[in-house]
Amino acid sequence: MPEERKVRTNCRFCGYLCGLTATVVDGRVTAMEPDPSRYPNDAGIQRGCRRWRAILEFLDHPDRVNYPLKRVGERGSGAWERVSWEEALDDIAARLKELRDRLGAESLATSIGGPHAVYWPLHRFMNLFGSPNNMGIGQICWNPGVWMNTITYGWPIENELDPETTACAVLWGTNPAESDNNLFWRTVQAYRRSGKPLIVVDPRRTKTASLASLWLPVRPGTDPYLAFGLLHVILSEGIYDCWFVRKWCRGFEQLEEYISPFTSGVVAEMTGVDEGRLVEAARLFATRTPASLISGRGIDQLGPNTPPVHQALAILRAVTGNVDIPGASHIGEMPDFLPEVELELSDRLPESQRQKQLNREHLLLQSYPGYDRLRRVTQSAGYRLPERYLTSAHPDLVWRAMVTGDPYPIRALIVMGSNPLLTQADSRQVYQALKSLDLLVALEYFKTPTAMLADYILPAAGCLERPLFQTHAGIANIAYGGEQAVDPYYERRADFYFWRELGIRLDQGEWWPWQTFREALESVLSPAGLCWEEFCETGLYYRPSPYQKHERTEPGNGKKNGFATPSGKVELAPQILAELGYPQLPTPSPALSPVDGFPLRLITGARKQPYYASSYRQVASLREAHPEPRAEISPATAARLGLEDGCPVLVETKHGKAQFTLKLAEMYDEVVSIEYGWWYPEMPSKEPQLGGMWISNANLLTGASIETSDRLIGTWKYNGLLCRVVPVNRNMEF
Ligand SMILES: Nc1nc2c(c(=O)[nH]1)N[C@H]1C(S)=C(S)[C@@H](COP(=O)(O)OP(=O)(O)OC[C@H]3O[C@@H](n4cnc5c(=O)[nH]c(N)nc54)[C@H](O)[C@@H]3O)O[C@H]1N2
Ligand SMILES: Nc1nc2c(c(=O)[nH]1)N[C@H]1C(S)=C(S)[C@@H](COP(=O)(O)OP(=O)(O)OC[C@H]3O[C@@H](n4cnc5c(=O)[nH]c(N)nc54)[C@H](O)[C@@H]3O)O[C@H]1N2
Ligand code: SF4
Ligand SMILES: [Mo]
Repeated sequence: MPEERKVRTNCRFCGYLCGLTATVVDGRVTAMEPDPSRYPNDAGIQRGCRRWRAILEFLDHPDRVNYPLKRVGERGSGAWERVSWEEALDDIAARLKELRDRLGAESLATSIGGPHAVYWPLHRFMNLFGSPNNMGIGQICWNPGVWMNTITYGWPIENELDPETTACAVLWGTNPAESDNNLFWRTVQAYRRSGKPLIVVDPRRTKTASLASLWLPVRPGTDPYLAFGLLHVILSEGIYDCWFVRKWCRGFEQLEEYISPFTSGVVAEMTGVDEGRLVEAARLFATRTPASLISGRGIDQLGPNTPPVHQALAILRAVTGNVDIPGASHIGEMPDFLPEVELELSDRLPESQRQKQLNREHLLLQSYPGYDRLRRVTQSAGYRLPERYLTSAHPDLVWRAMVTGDPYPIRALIVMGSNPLLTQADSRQVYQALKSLDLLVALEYFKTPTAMLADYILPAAGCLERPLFQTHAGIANIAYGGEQAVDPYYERRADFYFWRELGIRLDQGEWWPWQTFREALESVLSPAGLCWEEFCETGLYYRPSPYQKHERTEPGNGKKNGFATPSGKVELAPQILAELGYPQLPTPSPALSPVDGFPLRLITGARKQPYYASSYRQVASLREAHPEPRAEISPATAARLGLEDGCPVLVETKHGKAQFTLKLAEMYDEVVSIEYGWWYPEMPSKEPQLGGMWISNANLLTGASIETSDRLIGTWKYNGLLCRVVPVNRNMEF
């Protein structure tokens, strides 16, 4: 009889890493069940999720890449041969060495994606190799809030929602019913059951918006003005927190003057939000304390209007006294374990290579000089932000350098945990750039459209096959994760193995002392006084830090800690922005007005269960639940355009077109919302189809040129674009 073991492990199909118990027979997982003894400690929540049930399907899916594959035909021809890891690593290392000798280390770039994986080994490799050119998605996910909150409060903020203590909650541009569907969504529901006000700002009446006591359907992209309108009501009615403002805020007079034109009437006109609702929301937020304001991707993807809206929301929290108090928000602290900023070894990147950073000439914050300026400030409080995310390269600059060689050639790209042909803006530009390369390596589970164009596809170990350790990138004292259930199937390997082996082949041996990822994690945990086994028992390391840290006095001199900003106060008009020659108060631009031919406004990428970005379309049980991509519009807009529910439509922008099935939904009129990440793994995995990526891919409709991106961070637009919608025949050619 083969031995049957029960192993504690974790799901890795979204950021929660829920606890699971795996049944393992002869090194193979034969069954899964939720483990309510570990995070999120509620089997009921997990029962509401479809994805973990698909783990077995995923683990040994017939489309999985199981061995290193080397391209043998033309790029994209779909002809591969199986090679050994040794052969692949030796060849990749030799080619990178040749490129570095001939063109410089900056000729290698990397691409990372959402929080699917642990990325510090990649950054460590890149810093030691000498290249500043890592691209990510931070500029449109996470970074804007981190940057703007840090320059306002001195450190990033974690917003809280507690059904017991929170007295008013605002969810702004986020729909946890689809994007979370776990603990946070349950918390929103529990909070709402308590009868306290829930305000949702979203052009669509999402499931979250339906739960709200007050829904503010905003015209996409006009959010900074809506925040100004709320501020105007709060300041003019004198319902702000005078005490906190006087004691802890700097720049209030400037703010008052700046906000004065944005009366509720003016703002209602600019944003499309009903004036009465706007005033009511402002009064609730200011007078019910603690009030929590939680934002999401809806406002992270507005191009030049993203930093202003984050800044305005930071100000809203501050003037209402909702900073670092229970039930509202929490200023985090550095972790007790090794933070990513140490693991990534950013200080090892030589100054001469830092000078070659492409963002330098273009972006004021998201660049090494911007980071260094902030570093000088936060280090007064003993803090340091993760460097690689906040300085990552603007993708448009990297793609251009690949295609044109300007300002210098980028000839190689390693892609990890990302599928840029589907998830970066302007898929045609990405395609051109990938096709131009000398060397493209993809660390992947599947032959994604991006991987189809590679020279090597290297099989990554995934869910259940590697230890997990997820952190908040070093901005909070929290980590979750746990043990793998089985050794990787076939010749799959953890990403760490690739970076270490490549590093060793490129003279980085002394920097990779750990043989395995698990050994590395032991070292990461050790400053926290914890060993790996202990950590896996609960799967969660969390040490709450106190609130109102600014009010504490420093031992010795009796001085209050204050905030880690240049003035020691919350900076409503941050000095750093003035030093950068940038307006100190949020300065948005008006939303685009519809033009001839493009009368509608477009939102791309609002989340839908059961998918995650471009992933899981090949997993049959998930695909059955949601077989095709949809475009949502309001019934009134559909009637005006003569379109019916369920009909196939083409959505077009100045960048391109893509096909969707129309779905009528309650939402702001004249707005179209399309799903993103759609390709068809059942189509041929080669040129020209590339897994159907030219059909329904939302990023055929977007662009991220540096000229139209925001100047502080480089945020581009996935929301608030102009478009049109036309009916199509189902068999239209692409
Ligand atoms: N138009 C539009 N575009 C968007 C967005 C939008 O709203 N609209 N959202 C943006 C946002 S917020 C994000 S975060 C990005 C997401 O963008 P990506 O991160 O590129 O998204 P995925 O499609 O999930 O790609 C992840 C790929 O990595 C592989 N993978 C998963 N885990 C691992 C791992 O541990 N190791 C390795 N080697 N591979 C792994 C998966 O098989 C998958 O192919 O998309 C962005 N793009
Ligand atoms: N099922 C699923 N869950 C996911 C993911 C996934 O791909 N699938 N991705 C994960 C990732 S990487 C991320 S970053 C998170 C994102 O999670 P969320 O922040 O919840 O992101 P979205 O669903 O994109 O929600 C954004 C909401 O903003 C609204 N919106 C669009 N434009 C505007 C605007 O101009 N103003 C305002 N106020 N709202 C606007 C949209 O209608 C949408 O309801 O989700 C994570 N969870
Ligand atoms: S996909 Fe579902 S089970 Fe898996 S971690 Fe996320 S919420 Fe938990
Ligand atoms: Mo994201």
